[in-house]
Amino acid sequence: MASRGTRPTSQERRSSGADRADQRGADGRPALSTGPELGPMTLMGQSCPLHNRRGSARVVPRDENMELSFSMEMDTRIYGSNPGQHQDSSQATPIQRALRSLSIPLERLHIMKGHMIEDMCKGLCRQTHAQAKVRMLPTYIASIPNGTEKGNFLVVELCQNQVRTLLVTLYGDGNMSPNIVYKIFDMPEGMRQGEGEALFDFIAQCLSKFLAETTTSEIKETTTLPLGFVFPFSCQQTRLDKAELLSWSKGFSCSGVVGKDVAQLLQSAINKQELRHVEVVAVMNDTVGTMMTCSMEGRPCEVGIVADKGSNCCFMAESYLVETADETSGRMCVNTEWGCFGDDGILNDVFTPYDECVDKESSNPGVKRFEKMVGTLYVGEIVRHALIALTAEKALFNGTDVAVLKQKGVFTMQHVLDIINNEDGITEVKKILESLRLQPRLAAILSYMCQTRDLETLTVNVGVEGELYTGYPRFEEILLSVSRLLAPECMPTLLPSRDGSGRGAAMVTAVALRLAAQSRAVDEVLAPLRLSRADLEKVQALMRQEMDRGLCKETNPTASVRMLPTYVTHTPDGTERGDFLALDLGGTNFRVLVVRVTEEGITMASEIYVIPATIMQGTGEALFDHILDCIIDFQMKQNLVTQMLPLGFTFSFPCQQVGLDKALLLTWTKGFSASGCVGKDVVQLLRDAAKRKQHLGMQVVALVNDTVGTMMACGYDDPKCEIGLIVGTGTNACYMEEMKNVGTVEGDQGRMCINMEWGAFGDNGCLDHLFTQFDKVVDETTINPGKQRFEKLISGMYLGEIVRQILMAMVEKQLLFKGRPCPKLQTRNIFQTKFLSTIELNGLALRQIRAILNELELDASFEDSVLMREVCQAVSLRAAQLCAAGLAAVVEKMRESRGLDQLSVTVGVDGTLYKLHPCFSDNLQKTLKDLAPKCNVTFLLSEDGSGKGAALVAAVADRAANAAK
Ligand code: 0WK
Ligand code: BGC
Repeated sequence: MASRGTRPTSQERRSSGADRADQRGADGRPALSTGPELGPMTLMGQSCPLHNRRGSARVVPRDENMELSFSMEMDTRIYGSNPGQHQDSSQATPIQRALRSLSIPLERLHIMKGHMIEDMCKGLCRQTHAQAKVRMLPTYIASIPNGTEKGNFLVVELCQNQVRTLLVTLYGDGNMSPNIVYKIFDMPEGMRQGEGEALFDFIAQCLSKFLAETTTSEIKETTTLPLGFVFPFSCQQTRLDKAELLSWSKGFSCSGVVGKDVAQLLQSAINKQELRHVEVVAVMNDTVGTMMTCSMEGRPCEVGIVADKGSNCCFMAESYLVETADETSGRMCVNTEWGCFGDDGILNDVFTPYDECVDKESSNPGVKRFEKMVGTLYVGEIVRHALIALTAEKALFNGTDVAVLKQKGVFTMQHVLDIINNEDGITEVKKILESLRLQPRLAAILSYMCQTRDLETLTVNVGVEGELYTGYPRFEEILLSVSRLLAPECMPTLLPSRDGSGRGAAMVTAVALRLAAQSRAVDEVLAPLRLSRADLEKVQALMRQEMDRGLCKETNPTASVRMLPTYVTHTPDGTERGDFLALDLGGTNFRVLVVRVTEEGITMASEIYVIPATIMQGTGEALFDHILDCIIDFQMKQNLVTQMLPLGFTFSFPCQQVGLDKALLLTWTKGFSASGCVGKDVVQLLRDAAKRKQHLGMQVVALVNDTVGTMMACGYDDPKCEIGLIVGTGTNACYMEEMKNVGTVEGDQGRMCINMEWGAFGDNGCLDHLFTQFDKVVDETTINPGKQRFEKLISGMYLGEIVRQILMAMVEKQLLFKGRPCPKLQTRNIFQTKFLSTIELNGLALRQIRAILNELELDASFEDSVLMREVCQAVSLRAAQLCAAGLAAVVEKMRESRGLDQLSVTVGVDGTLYKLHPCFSDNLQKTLKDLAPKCNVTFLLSEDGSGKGAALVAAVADRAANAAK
């Protein structure tokens, strides 16, 4: 049997996270696996001297008898051959040793993939971001093209030795036929190592020349020509048009740029060229431009790879996982800057002596170690050092003068490509040249996307660009096949980026402008729902005013907040005892309960019964007969038929209490309208029904409002609980008021619980300034228009309808679903309030919204779902804030009435909206703390509902009656 203070409270049980998805870590984030625990394996290629067969490879697990059913048409000499794997290295030839050092066993690739995923998580995490090598830089690109983009967009792309300027005209025709004009300008020698200002001035001059030569007068006159800047270096972005250079690479080292906003540097250089109408609206990495370029022809790409002088990758990550950006909904493109993978030494066992030489001779030793393994700026150098080493071991070019090999840069990527693409020249050199060593990273990103989207399998388009991809025909084959080995759950398709990333940059700019325009339009629609602090303070003051008018005998009849006396003058003190029947009517469920209160605590049994809409809106007699039927059914099931137990009745509607067991119904709410009840004593209606049913098995001793029942139930656990709050189908609050302030009841000693009936706050028009057109439509379509106005802004019965009205308005404004008509959305109550709780869940994957969209037959893009979420967030936040403003008025009044500087009080709370909405309670508590800083308010979730409270009220009444005898 339960006793005070020992049981884990519902709060403690809740924080154990029982209701969250179990595949997520403690912080609600997906628990990521960093790869299968494979035994040691090696990938063998056909042309490996061991096999001498072309075109197919097989994976040989260390113990020969487990043959994985995997064959692929490839010749993975570089990976295949672990020549001499079975030979001890002392017997291997120098070339075999060189090949072995350049080949990476499959299990090491798996480990690398695992490390990459760990590094990615480190980079995304706010605490570890600064130390992470793989920087995972947010790009503030939260969407990909949807084909409606149109206009003229200027692009500047800073390439290795050139500046490319493009003018892209989009026609909103699904981007199927963009018009592109471009011009390439060679960069003067030495500019990459010169003054930063000179570099940006040069870029701006190229732009000026380009515009002068190519653009029509119409474009020249346009007010603003938006420009997208492709800047292929690692930048910390804080906005789409604000990016600070973190470090140069690929031989660039211009002074005065690191740590500066490159968008600003370019804009100043452009202004110097008097190009006043050109505005830099977006800066992006070349991987982003590549991803976007490939997304144009109706094949959205969510990964972008540049395999060129440098190497890098970006992908669309779940925004809530990108802790370094404050977005929580939708996806955001993340620039991984994977070139620095291994800068922490994690790849030291993979680096060959050739890699060490290349790194030492580079302009940034120790940095970008991974890029130096795969970037075409370095591949030639790796080969050169391998050839030097092999020559030194007399394994190659015996008797040949190889001084030329001493010259840095003499062996270019083009040389490499010419050799490996030459079919009949299969030499050992070719084997060395084919070492790509790129796959584990792509596999890591794909697996990461698959896991963080809660998908079994991931099908994704990968935009690729760069001379390694365009120059080496087998790049795709090797990249895909090894990625499939390392991430079998992912099916990537590589899409070549035509026109480099310039086209994509125009898309980024176009999408950015489209989203900016859209968010301005969305803000306009949602602005009336966004409440300022002043708005909330005004609501708090108005609530206080109405409370005072409700408590005052003279003004009570006209007060919108009726402040109804409940005749409950004490909260439980733990001495209550006995068995009680309890009824709980007015919330989502009608419950009949039997409650036993003993020294050890409270035990209870209950049954939920349905109140059909026909009964809710039928006759009062039918309603109370139905209630009696449920009571009788319950007593039968609980063998209580012979017992005459005192009954506490939680009746969650506005009642003028005359005594604890006498209450006149003032009006129905929450969709109830049973006839012949308003103005009647509800307890008598129940007794009349018992008489009609000749049922003698009950004795109604108390009728309470659900707020009072909730306060009492929580008061049993926490004596400081003197406020009851319901935020469910309806909303209301009660609190313990000083009798001296209750002008409607005789006496001024002690306290009495006041049922505020705050749902009707504003029915006198004092809140009209807050009602939006959406609220008005919702109110007009209820069975009690003009009534319960505060409730209709807050409670679960109405939030879904408010959202539906807003969604329909946004469809009309072409802001949602591309303006396509949504017939299902026209249906009243089709958008249930529980949908808000699902859609606003943190870290929501699109998959979970999809179920709701299907139910509503809505064909939504990812952007649409993000916008729906924004609408739900606006509506639920307003509800929580208004609730907090009401509560602030209550606690401030209690503090003042008790002459306290600081009030410490507990609120017993119940209701599905408060309990199940993912952020309602937090938003409410945060706003309350802000509006009533002198009150320390604890919220205690009522566990077993107010039925228990009704039994306690009956027990307190019983105790008082016995004491009076
Ligand atoms: C559970 C309480 C009941 C109250 C209900 C309100 O036991 O008295 O009316 O919460 O929440 P709802 O069910 O309307 O969401
Ligand atoms: C009723 C209140 C009740 C609240 C919460 C309102 O509609 O008027 O009596 O406490 O809903 O259930």
